[in-house]
Amino acid sequence: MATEAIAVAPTFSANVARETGETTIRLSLQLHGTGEAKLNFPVPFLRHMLHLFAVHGQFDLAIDADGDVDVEDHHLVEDIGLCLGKAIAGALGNKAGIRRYGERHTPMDETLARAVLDLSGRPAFVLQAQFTNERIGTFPTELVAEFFKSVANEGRMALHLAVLYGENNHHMVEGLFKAFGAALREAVSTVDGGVPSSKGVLE
Ligand SMILES: [Mn+2]
Repeated sequence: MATEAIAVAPTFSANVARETGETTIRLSLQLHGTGEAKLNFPVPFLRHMLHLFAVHGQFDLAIDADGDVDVEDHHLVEDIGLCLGKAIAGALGNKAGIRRYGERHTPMDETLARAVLDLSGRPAFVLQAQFTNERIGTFPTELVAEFFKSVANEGRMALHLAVLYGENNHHMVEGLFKAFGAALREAVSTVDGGVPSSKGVLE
C-alpha cells in the first residue's frame, strides 16, 4: 500500500544528526530566531561565514561537528551544507504561509554580492563569481560553491548567487553568506494564505 507523505505545516525549526565514515554532525536551526550562532567545528572560516549567515538571517543556528579535516576541509564543509539544507527543508514542512521567494543585494566594502532564491522544492544552484585566490586563509575557495550546492540540493531550493564585482576574496564570500542569510529570511517570513504555488503543492 502506498503511503502518502503527510503535509506538515512549517515549524520553522529542525534538528539534524548525520554520521558517516568521514564526518559527524549535529545541527539545530530555528528560522524565526534571534541571530544566535553556536558553532563548534574545526573549519574557522566556515564558522565565521555561518555566524554572518545567522546574524543577517536572524536564525538561531547551533552546529557541533567534526570530521576528517586532516584529509581536507572538503568533506566536513560539504556535509555541514547538506545538514543545513536538510534542516531548512525540514523546518518548512509543506511551506504553507511562507513568502517562498527571497532576494538581497549585499555590499561588503568594495564588493557587491547578490542572492536570489526560490523555496520551490526543485534543487538548482548557480554561482557567478570570479575568485582570484585559491585559498582564503586556510580555506579552499572552491569549497564555497560546494557548500552552497549542498545547501540548495538538500534544501530543495533554486539558489542563484553572484558576486557582481569586488576585489577582496574574503569580502566576496562574506557578501554571499550575508546576502544568502537575508534572502532566506525573506523567503521564510510568513504571509497570509496557504501554500504559495498555483499547483497548491511545493514539494
Ligand atoms: Mn570577515
